[in-house]
Amino acid sequence: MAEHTFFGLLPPQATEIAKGVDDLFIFITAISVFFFLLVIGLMLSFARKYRAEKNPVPTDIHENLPLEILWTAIPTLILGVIFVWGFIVYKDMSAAPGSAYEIRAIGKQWLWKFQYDHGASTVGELYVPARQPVKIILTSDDVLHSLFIPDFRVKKDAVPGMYTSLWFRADEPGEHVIYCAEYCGTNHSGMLGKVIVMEPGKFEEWRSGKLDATATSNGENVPLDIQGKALTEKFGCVACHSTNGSVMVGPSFKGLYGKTETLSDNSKIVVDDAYIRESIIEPQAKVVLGFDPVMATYKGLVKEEDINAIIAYLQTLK
Ligand code: HEC
Ligand SMILES: [Cu+2]
Repeated sequence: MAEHTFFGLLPPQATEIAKGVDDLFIFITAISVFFFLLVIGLMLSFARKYRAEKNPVPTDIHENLPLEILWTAIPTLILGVIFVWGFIVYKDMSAAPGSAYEIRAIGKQWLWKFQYDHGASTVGELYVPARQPVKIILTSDDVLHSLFIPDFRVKKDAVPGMYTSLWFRADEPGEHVIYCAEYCGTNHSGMLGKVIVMEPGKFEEWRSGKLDATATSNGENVPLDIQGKALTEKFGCVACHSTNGSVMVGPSFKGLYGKTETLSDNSKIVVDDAYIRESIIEPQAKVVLGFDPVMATYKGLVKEEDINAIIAYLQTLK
């Protein structure tokens, strides 16, 4: 099992990133301790050496150029090292590999809900395969939350109306606690969850519903994108939006995801999750060039879960 580091004060390191974060953290702590001892030590010894009884007349000391260059250069160098090192670790933990398995997460007072590509959704429990990159796409149903998995050293805010993400590659099967790290109301401290890391083969079994663990999924297991397709029919989107490229009352859904759209004020925008969500909740906020602002809001009708499914569906309409 992953070891504890730093005299057992830090949580287990369950990912490569965790090791990178800890190494940097320990380096910064060591430097801080070194300079703390150096400064306090010199201060005490100077206080003793130049005490009043030995130096009745205070010496008037002025600048010392070599010393000043030295104490500017050394800290600059150290900060440079911390910056570059920190940047490298940050870059590694921010940019998910393109091959990452995507899971959508919604924070709400006071639980975490996860939606998987095969259609299951789980509450409080996040099922992932070991040794494979997993990307969590986060949003919130109400207020700010923050998904925090200490053993993986990853944490990301879940913001209403926005889609943020984090990724990790868990070293081995096991369980790890999930916290909400953003005060979100009365039961904030009880907004706990756990990551359940499984051998990839076992995870596939879970995904295909062959494992008991599916007791926590909703049992529907209609793939997320198919759920999204059904929703566009249920909500009547298809009356105005085609999926074959033909323009109806509204622009076609075909090839929409990821394309650069021109808006009525001639500005450009890349169609991403947040733009799609806004188009559904607040259609008049950004109107597509050449179309009338006739789409009515779906605010209150469409749930965050539904929007995630619709996004997954639109992603398949290449
Ligand atoms: C009454 C017709 C109508 C219905 C129903 C409708 N829309 Fe729209 N939609 C439009 C029109 C017109 C536009 C373009 C003008 C604008 O941006 O508001 C649009 C724009 C959009 C856009 C932005 C498209 C782009 O090219 O940038 C998205 C995404 C969208 N709608 C999704 C939906 C979804 C999802 C539903 C169902 C939940 C839906 N629409 C229902 C008429 C409709
Ligand atoms: Cu919370």
